[in-house]
Amino acid sequence: MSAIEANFDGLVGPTHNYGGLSFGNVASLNNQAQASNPKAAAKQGLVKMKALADMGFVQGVLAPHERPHMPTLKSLGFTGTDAQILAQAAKEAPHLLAGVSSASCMWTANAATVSPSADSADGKIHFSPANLVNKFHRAIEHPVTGAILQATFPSDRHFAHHKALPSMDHFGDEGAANHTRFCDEYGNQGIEFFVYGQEAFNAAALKPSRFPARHTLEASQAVVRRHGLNASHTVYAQQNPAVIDAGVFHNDVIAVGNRNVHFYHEEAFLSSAQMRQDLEQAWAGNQGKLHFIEVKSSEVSVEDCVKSYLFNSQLISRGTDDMIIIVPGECQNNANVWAYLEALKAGPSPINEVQVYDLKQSMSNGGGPACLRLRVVLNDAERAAVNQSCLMNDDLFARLNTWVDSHYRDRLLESDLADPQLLIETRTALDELTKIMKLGSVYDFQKA
Ligand code: SUG
Repeated sequence: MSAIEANFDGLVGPTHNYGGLSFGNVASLNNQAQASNPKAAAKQGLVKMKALADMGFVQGVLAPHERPHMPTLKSLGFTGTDAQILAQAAKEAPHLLAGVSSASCMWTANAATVSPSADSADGKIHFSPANLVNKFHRAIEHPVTGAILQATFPSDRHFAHHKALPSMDHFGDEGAANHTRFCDEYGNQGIEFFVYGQEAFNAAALKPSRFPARHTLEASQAVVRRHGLNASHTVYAQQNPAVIDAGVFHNDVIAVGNRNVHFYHEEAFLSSAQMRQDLEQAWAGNQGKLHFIEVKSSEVSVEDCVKSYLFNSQLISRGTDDMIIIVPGECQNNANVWAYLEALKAGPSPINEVQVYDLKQSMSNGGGPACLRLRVVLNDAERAAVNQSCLMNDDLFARLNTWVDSHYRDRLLESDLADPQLLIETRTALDELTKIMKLGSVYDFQKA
């Protein structure tokens, strides 16, 4: 069956700020307390989405969450009016206020793991929102993420929505940031490739020592069971603990795959040889060959990967063996990385064009082009069943830009998070957005 791969990008929310919340994510820690520009952040994301739509690809939008998240503050014992709760949290627990104010749901690669209908036993597309349990500010995302995914992919006939895995370290799940799919054609059975940072139930297994391994093997195995995936088309690989300790907090910071291409760094996996062998074995029976583009440390160091986000790129298929690589501006600013990309484009691999996007606002929190998107393979019937008001086109682009212009600030500091007016602005904006995107009532404040 013919199918395409759509990208659903997270629209940056009005409270985008630099909270320094993600231990193990170098950019997040380095930029703590810088002034952010939510308006510019949202617009940078919209430009990328529109560019992909203009190139003829199906591009979707996932709505941001309500922040600061007052129900979380209330559950933690803060009481009174919204203004009193914000003031009390700012005074007594500013780290909690920062956590419930993060616009981190913009990185929709962490929203969920998605398995296309060609891979699942029941022929539906399966969505498992990620519990993101390793970080307080991210662990509160999954209930609303689930509601937004339901509203975006509303048909029971085509879409199966799961709840997040149990919120405990043993099942730490970071979603599609650690998941890639290989296939010859999108509509054919694919190989689902799950990358984990540690094993929860094996004390003898290797794990990083400096920074946390956010994602467990056991979480991925549970997702595989729920999605009804075929064991012979499922491959697991462990991240190299040393690169997690060097700032590679998700595998999509050091590897990216699409169709018949796996583009990765030689230090990305605990065993590159095993990963290749397992993928080759699962690939048997597909048309053509599986391309492994392994970047050596002598070509690009792990440090340069973390700084430039070379691998946090999107590989977009224009046709068979013909891909564009979408990279952030930081790749162009790094002479070594840029030289590598120029050579890659000119070489024999299916990657034939490099496109650069300015995503600096998101990059300063450790989120590149690939973090900002959730991939969903859709056949014709599934595509028709998507909420069409969430798909990017000239009209939605214009409406969302106007919406951002009228509701977003262009400067935000941590001290602004306690401003009750910011909460009012955010709720007003999101209420309007649910109408633009025909989402219904997905936010807590709409249900109160
Ligand atoms: O979870 N940053 C995010 C970045 C997520 C990137 N996603 C992928 N690699 N797919 C994170 O670490 C920083 C927020 C702050 O510090 O304000 C943050 O949450």
